[in-house]
Amino acid sequence: MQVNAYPVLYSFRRCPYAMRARLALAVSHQTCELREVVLSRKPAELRQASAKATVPVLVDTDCRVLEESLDIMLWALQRHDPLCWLPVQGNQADAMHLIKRCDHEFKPQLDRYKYPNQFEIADPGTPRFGGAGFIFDLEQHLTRARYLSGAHWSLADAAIAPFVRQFAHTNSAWFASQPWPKVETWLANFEASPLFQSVMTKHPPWQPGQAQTLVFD
Ligand SMILES: N[C@@H](CCC(=O)N[C@@H](CS)C(=O)NCC(=O)O)C(=O)O
Repeated sequence: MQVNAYPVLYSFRRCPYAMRARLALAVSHQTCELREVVLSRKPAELRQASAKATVPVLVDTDCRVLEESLDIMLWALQRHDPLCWLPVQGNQADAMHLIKRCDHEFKPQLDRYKYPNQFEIADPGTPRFGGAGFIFDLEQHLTRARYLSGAHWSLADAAIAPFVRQFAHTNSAWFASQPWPKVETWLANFEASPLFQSVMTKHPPWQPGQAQTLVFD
């Protein structure tokens, strides 16, 4: 059943999960209809597509729904991977393991560091210390090779950098004072890249019935 002319991406500009999905969709040139969501006013269409209604959510032209950011990245890159972001056999396990650690170990620490009051944390230094272990592991990876999976920017870099960015911006002076120069350069290059800039374009919140906003073509 063909319903949408283009895949529909429900996204939120500042969400790191949505950023990683947009990076992969952009690099693979998957033209999508972008629907910018306000998390406090999620559209009924998003809830109908996905009961958990987190962003990003991608509804393909055949109505198949992808509601995990990593699945959206893989979907896009398996269709078209012009810059060879998909990890090759020897790097695959390490890349997926690093992404899993980002999502399940680092992200909870990041949330606690960013919003200590919400988690009733007296000293934000505690989650910061928890998150720093992951950054030091990234530093080790970047000491062995220029990027997380080798000589070029790829899936693991794009999946992880948006989260490291949030961690860094929580207290930029502290982050800059730490002994992880390779992570700092890697992050600065990412933030300055035309690809990152392109996926951070501001769009007004989507309204049902509005003209389509086509992106990533
Ligand atoms: N595992 C999901 C997590 C996505 C997620 O948690 N996104 C946040 C925004 S950054 C969200 O939508 N939260 C729901 C809410 O705030 O209501 C993924 O990888 O896509």
